[in-house]
Amino acid sequence: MLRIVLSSLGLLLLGLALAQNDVQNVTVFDTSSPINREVSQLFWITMGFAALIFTVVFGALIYSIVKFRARGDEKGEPPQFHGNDRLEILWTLIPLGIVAVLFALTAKTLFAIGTPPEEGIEVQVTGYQFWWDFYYPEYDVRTSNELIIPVGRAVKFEVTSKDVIHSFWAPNLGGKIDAIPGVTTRTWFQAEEPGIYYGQCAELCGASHANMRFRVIAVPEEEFENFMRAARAYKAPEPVSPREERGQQIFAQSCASCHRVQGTAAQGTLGPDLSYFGNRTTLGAGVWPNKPEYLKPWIMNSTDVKPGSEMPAFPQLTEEDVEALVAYLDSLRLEGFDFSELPKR
Ligand code: HEC
Ligand SMILES: [Cu+2]
Repeated sequence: MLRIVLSSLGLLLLGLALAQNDVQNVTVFDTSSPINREVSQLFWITMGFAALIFTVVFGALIYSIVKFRARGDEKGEPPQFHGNDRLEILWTLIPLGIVAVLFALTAKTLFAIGTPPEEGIEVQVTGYQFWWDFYYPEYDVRTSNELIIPVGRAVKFEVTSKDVIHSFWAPNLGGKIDAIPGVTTRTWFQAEEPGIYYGQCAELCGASHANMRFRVIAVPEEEFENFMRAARAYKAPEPVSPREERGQQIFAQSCASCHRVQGTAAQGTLGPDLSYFGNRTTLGAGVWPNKPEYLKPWIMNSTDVKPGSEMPAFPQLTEEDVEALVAYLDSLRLEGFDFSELPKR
């Protein structure tokens, strides 16, 4: 009885988890990325050989079991054979050949995905407990938790960490490289379809490891260049309502020591860069949609919703204060860039 109850409960939870997952089709077999195309090709070839070997071995096994089974009143051991040179040479050479082919294909794949194309934009990725900083040195632009990239161009990453070991991974695109404090690791990938790709820290790094996510937003090249140009020139707009103005004041007092908003006195670097936060599709390192109903509890007490978050709680803020902050953060926008309607991949 207990077993039935427990297993139904497990199935129910699994169902809920799947239903709750807003992310579509997170897979390393996404062939719209050159790296994953190489890797999936190798995977299917290897699977093909494995299936062939499985069929031959099990076929021979089943055939022998049926064909040479004891029949009628046969008793004792059947006639014994010892050695068959031709057969033994054959079953050594064939596997050797298969291993050689797989070795060659694997080496080819490793070189193909390990060598970044000469052409490509550079991004410096820094992992923090529990969020990501992205800096584009060629454009002098910084974003956090959402990486904007151009479709059809390689993006080369220099990855490091400011605290513990993390791992940078956008499964549909490739990557997965450790972010190690004091060390720079390198990887690259390229998106061939526009969309919002899911990213996840892939190295257990503390209480909110599972909540250390990000998004890769791939847009047409022209839109990317426009975004970079606008982001580089960005200056936070002047508040247009008393509420935004109040939000700006509270931000300057309580938040500016950790967060940067380009074009203002807020230049903190302990937390994510919040310049053009209004353009963000997600919040809390890719965990929630960027909507007021999630932003308010986040500002009041982020550890309540994200265990281990390094952002302190603000119990002194009133409901009105928090709404003012939400209005202010939402006003920080680059006009003309709405990524929320891009397909999720
Ligand atoms: C002591 C430093 C510190 C202070 C002060 C601080 N924050 Fe944060 N904040 C952080 C850190 C660290 C994170 C990242 C937490 C995480 O995702 O694990 C963060 C994350 C955020 C995020 C989510 C950003 C994203 O990319 O998802 C918002 C929004 C935010 N803070 C707003 C505020 C506001 C508003 C205030 C002032 C009321 C404030 N913060 C004060 C450190 C701080
Ligand atoms: Cu991590």
